[in-house]
Amino acid sequence: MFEHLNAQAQDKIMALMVEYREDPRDTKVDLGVGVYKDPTGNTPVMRAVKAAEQRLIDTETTKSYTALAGDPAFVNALSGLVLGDAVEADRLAGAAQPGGTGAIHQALELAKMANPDVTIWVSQPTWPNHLSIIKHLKLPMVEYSYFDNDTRAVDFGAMMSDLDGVKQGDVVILHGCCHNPTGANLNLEQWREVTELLGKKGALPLIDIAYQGFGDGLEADAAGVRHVASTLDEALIAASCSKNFGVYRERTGLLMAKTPDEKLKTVTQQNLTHLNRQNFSFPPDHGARVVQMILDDPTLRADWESELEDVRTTMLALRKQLAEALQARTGSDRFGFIAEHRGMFSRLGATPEQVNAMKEKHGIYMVGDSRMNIAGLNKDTVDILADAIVDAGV
Ligand code: PLP
Ligand code: TYF
Repeated sequence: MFEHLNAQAQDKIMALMVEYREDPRDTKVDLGVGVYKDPTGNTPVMRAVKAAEQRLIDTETTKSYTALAGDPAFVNALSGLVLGDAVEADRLAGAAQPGGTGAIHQALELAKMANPDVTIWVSQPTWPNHLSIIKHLKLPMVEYSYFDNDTRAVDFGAMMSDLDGVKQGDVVILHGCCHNPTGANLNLEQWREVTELLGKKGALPLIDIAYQGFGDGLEADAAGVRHVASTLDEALIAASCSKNFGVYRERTGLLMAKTPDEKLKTVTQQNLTHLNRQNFSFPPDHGARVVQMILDDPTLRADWESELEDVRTTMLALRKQLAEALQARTGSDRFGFIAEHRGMFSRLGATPEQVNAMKEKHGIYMVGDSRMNIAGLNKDTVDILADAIVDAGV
């Protein structure tokens, strides 16, 4: 029977990770997969995570099942972190998920159940997994303009003009902050305009927030999603703890749905729970419990926030250093966008040939669309990258 299976396209980011590992050069620089790395190239377990895990080992008395929608204490704690007080509890449905990816998958399944004629709108470009999940679920998809290849900023005029085509009941995927792969983000005024348009059209936003705390800070990074969730009657929010808690492999995420009233909250909650049951029964609990312990304990939370702030400012400093190194080499400000972008990523705007030349000649690994993981740099490799960018003629 397996002979009827088709070959599947590989995950290009993961393939690049393997290629990097196999490169024997000790001067190689990994700007590929989106994980945070400290200046020594290590992806650390955060202090508060270690402390919470230790406490969990010492105090856990059972590993029996939790609830199908996950531990309510986790749902409350993480929805509080993401949404603040933007949505009243009687309007918010939520279910824990295996990572942000699980939340996005489940959100799209829910949208398909609610509207069999749904079309999914995605930014051009977007995270490749959005595209592959949408394809897997056989949902029609439309891309909206997002990135201006010349300025490397958001082309907001083109975005709004494309989104003018959304129909009632369509789903529009928006990145909550730290857009992957470009690093270019909406400002709050632009969030307001998008929200107004979606409200007018009766389209449903699905906000993917996977980097809260990596851009301008925990509160600032949530301003867009909070505005949407407090303004519109309905919204879906897929949150990931992989990056900001550094619990990548624990698979920790949450799908939230803002509903117009309490009755629809109940039905939506039943559907979220139903989807968990169909797909995996109970969501993973270890990462969720650790995150909840940190958020609900003032001492652990303060330590986590402080370490996260160090991560954020480290990446910002690297952005500034790289932009300055390129300014010094080219005598122009055309790479100033690197310091303006936020989050882990910047799209450099190099051609595939230039990306390949930087890899072959300088051992610099970035994704084929010229997405660079800024956290893959340290103060010594910034100059190697700047030389390579100039040498490749970007
Ligand atoms: N959304 C975006 C844009 C991402 O970059 C990621 C990255 O890892 C995720 C969602 C979800 O990740 P995870 O499933 O590891 O929580
Ligand atoms: O974009 C990234 O690099 C991260 C990590 O299938 C990632 O979001 C990459 C590919 C993938 C899952 C996660």
